[in-house]
Amino acid sequence: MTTTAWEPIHGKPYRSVGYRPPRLPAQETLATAAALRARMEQRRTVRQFSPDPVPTQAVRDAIAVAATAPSGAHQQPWTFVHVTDPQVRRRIREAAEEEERDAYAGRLGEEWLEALRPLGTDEVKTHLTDAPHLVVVFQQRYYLAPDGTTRKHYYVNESVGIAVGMLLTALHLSGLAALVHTPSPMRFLSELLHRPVNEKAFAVIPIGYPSPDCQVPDLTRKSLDQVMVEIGDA
Ligand code: IYR
Repeated sequence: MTTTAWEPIHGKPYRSVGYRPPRLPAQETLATAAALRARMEQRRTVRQFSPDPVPTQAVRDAIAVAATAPSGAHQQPWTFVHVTDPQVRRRIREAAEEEERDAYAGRLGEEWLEALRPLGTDEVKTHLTDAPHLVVVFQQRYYLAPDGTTRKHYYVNESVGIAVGMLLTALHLSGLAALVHTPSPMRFLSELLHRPVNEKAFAVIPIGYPSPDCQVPDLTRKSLDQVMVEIGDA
């Protein structure tokens, strides 16, 4: 595990640089957008993974994509812990299953359990050991300098959520399957992965190929009409 020194931009004078991305012809924009839409509509959350290895650099590249996400005050309040060590994955699974046993035995409450029924989830988390890679995403609730001083971070949930969305998109477009797993509570992850006190686990993302017998719930997505409201005649 490596960490990189990071200097917050707080208090620095505003400086700008030119930004001139090439403008695509409209036809190319339309074709790219339609192709991307079709590919993303194929994405499914996978809970049954093959233990087959995946190209490690592809996962690192997807993390690098996630780290391009916009963030509140450009504070980039995230840490991605990339775990391949089988023993660490096993410990994460054991601790997650212990928490989830209580959750599914009643802690979630009947309404929540009812909402989860169509997904077929339970306390058995084979994906945490079958998937060859785990990315555990931590949110930096505040900035913690090496000398112990702290500074507020803004819109941390929103920023980390956007980054996770970009991670999932990058993984899917690279041909890899993933799952956003949110064991509750997640404090055990800070301990197992030795994260500093300013960081809080946000999600565990198992990554790999679907197992040959992978099944996913028979779900449909809301149509565009159901999720989009247009104002204006463009
Ligand atoms: N965290 C539990 C329960 C769970 C909750 C939601 I909301 C889901 O969409 C899926 C599962 C688990 O991971 O099983």
